[in-house]
Amino acid sequence: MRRMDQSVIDKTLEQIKSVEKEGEGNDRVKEIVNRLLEDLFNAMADLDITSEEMWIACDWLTQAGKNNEWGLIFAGLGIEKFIDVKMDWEDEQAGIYNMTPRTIEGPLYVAGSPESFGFAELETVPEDNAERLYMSGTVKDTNGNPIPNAKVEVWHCNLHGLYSHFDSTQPEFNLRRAIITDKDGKYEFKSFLPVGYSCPPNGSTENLMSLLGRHGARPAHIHFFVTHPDYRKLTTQINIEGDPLTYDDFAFATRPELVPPIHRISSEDASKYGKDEAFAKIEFDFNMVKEKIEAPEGENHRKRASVVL
Ligand code: MBD
Ligand code: FE
Repeated sequence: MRRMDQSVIDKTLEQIKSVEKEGEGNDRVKEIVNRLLEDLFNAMADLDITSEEMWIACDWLTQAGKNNEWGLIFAGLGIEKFIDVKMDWEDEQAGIYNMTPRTIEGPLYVAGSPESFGFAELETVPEDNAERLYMSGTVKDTNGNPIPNAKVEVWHCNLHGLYSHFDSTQPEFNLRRAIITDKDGKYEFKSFLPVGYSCPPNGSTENLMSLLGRHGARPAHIHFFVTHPDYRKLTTQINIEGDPLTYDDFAFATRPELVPPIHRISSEDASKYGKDEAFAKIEFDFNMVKEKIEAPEGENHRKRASVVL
């Protein structure tokens, strides 16, 4: 069938727009919605989208919202990645360099985690069957000077790939802590090497991924927010080296600079590091930059889960 005449599409768009009252509502919302409708109607014409397909989309969108999976879908479709790419581009235009690369926050942060100075144990319930991890480093400015009193918020999943708060079997804030850097800008934490994450089975995200011929899994990773009143908030993650999905992340969050080497310290050598068991050691520094008017802000005000203990 011949594609709809462009004039028919445009006339319909005009009609829909024409009922908006000048000086009422929100101009930015009008601009965005009208542009998205224009792109959508053109795609419906180009791809000959049927009423059957339109209602499948409406039902899927409804179910995805009921399941609270939209944060996950933004990650899986690369929308959250794209906003990072856009902000990276804006940073480059603003002449910002030497920062730790940002990467997506994902949908599983919880505000309010227990705070400590210099060091934290992330496990509320000790995990016996995992490989012990000590991770440490320095928070620095772009000239390499240490930043004391920076807050390093860290969160990761357990050995089932599940995050506390979203998994009711774990105590609140298990594997979530906030560490304030010491006078030398240093932080350290004790935890274990997490495993990868998979989308909820039979959910809307998994359903979409399988229709796209994709998987819905992430490599093992650890999330960070690094904040300090004088600097721009850094949102990033590290990947656990050696995971088969490191460069096949369904959320597109892996960046080569964010895959630090893991050093394996034997139980015989542990005492040299002041530890009493074999452990995996990761050293990773965070480089922060100042806020700049020409560059994207570090903070956004998305709705986040929050708990007060
Ligand atoms: C995660 O753990 C995650 O970090 C992201 C981005 C998406 C789903 C699960
Ligand atoms: Fe995650």
